[in-house]
Amino acid sequence: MKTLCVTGATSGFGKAIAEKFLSEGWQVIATGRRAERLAALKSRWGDAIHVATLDMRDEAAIAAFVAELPAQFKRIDVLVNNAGLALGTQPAQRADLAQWKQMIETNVTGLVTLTHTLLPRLIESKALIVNISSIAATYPYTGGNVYGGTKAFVSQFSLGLRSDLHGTGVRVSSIEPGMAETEFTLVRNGGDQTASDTLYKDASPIVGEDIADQVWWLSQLPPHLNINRLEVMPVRQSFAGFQISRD
Ligand code: NDP
Ligand code: 8X3
Repeated sequence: MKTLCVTGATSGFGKAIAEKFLSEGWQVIATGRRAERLAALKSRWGDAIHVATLDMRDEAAIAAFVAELPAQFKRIDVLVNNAGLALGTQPAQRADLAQWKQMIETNVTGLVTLTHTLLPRLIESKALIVNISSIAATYPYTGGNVYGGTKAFVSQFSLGLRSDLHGTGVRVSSIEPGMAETEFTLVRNGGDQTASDTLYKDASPIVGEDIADQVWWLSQLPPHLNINRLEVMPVRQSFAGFQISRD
């Protein structure tokens, strides 16, 4: 049986990815901070799922999580580095430094720590690594500052990993989604449900299942193909122009 490991499986993309692979008969390792949501996944999926409460900012906890994987979950075929967040929408000069650091610690440091820790076994299994980046990696917008910077890192790190892993058979893809209705905007705006509802209203955003379908598609490609990056947006979201300030 094949095994998926997905971080940030308590909501949004991560939960949809976990459930897609479980429904396709894979076994899944699912992590996140919210233990009660992991317990709900466990009670629904039973022995097919191994859940672990894990804060991606805790290096020692990542080491323990990997060391303590049950025997039947030790071989990982697909790793999805999904856990991440945006905090705040203010321009840099009004942003909260603690929020910037939390984004870097989660989206960048946590992602590379888990990847580094798992790499020997990912090479052994000729795994697929899928890193969840964002359109914010490529297209700047006001208030995107450090969030966009973390996602630019994720996209470039994905390409660098490909280069380093040349000849190993390991595949690396980054998915770069645009606007998706998950808990992302709720988290970004400190729990403001109205801000979240307003953003997605009548905009036909991406949903978790869309991204789960793309990860599934990547996992089903023949082993001689690597999708380097996959940029996906809702039809109703596109690009606007540059801004100009005048005296
Ligand atoms: P959600 O807020 O719904 O899910 C985020 C997940 O990340 C949760 O499971 C959360 O789990 C986990 N997470 C956050 N911080 C930590 C942490 N310190 N340690 C462990 N897990 C953590 O948002 P999305 O599903 O939208 O986000 C998933 C990924 O997709 C993120 O990397 C995000 O940047 C990216 N993305 C989202 C887009 C969107 O518009 N929604 C578009 C492009 C990319 P818990 O709180 O339980 O720890
Ligand atoms: C999330 C997409 O455009 O809100 O990564 O930054 S966006």
